Amino acid sequence: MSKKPVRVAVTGAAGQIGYALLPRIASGQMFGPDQPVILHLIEIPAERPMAALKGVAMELEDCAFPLLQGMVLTSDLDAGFQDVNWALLVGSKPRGPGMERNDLIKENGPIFTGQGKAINGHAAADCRTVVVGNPCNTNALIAMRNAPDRPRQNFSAMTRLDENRAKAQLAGKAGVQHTQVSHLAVWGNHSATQFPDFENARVAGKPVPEVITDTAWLQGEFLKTVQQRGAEIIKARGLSSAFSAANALVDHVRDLLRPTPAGEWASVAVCSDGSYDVEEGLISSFPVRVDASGRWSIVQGLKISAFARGKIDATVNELKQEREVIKGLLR
Ligand code: NAX
Repeated sequence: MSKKPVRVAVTGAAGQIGYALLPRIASGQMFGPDQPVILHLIEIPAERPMAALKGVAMELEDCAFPLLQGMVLTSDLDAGFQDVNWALLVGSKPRGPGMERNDLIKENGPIFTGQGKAINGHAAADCRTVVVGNPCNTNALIAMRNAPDRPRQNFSAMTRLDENRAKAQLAGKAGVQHTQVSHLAVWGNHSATQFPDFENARVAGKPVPEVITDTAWLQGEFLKTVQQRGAEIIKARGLSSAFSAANALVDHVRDLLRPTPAGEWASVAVCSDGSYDVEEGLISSFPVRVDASGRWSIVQGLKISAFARGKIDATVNELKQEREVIKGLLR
């Protein structure tokens, strides 16, 4: 095996998403079948999570993955992010009973100041950071702003699960395979205000509104189903989405690693450059393309109807409110 191993940090590695994600990374599904990896598994410095992490590492060993060339198990952020090429920030505290969204934001925000600083000081020069832990857009903003020496290009948050959920719903309604649904852009925040843009999406190459003519369904039930899908899964399973989230993160990283095929795009929450009147500097989901040099850019020139404009403004306003709550954590 000749390639240099990629070092991948995963925070919250003993959690549910970590458990579903790590074998996918170690087996080559994220970085490719000939790309060795070294996993940096980061957990909180407490007995229970560190013991669980040890168990996860034992299982990884027992898989005898040919590509897994080493593991670092730690609760020390500087050691955890040392020389990593990818920082996948999954760990954060779940929302407790009766907890308001703002309380969750305040509770989890400080996690991402420490991680941002450690990435800034210790990660490899090319390190790319992806935030999954909620509220992921605002946590990515905190991490990015606490890593001022790192290019803003190298930070993103995950809305790919929302894209995949939206595609599945549209495919079901249109009676086609989900592979027939393309060009689905999720705009804004990974929250119940997100806007999965059915107007620019296509089914078998045709605009969705030409194939699914039930506008009331598109503007009502479809949006609500996608926006509330996470909550529905918690209701049904008693636990939040885990392997679908891990799967979406595999998709997210793979799409950032390859040039986007001509005419396509993927949903990625990135630092806004002011496109589509989304305030510059917010981490907001957009339709994104990656060029041959590996840089992403926001797809330009999409039609935004008055309906879509209202939805995008609402979700971007929520991002601004979240930023207000954690403004003391931004550098
Ligand atoms: P779990 O509670 O199963 O696991 C979280 C793990 O993170 C725990 O092992 C905990 O010890 C660890 N942790 C907490 N704080 C940490 C810190 N400061 N450093 C390192 N580790 C830390 O949650 P899980 O189901 O794995 O979900 C993880 C996060 O993903 C949650 O914030 C969740 O809300 C978020 N999600 C984001 C999604 C998205 O699409 N962006 C979808 C799925 C998921 O809801």
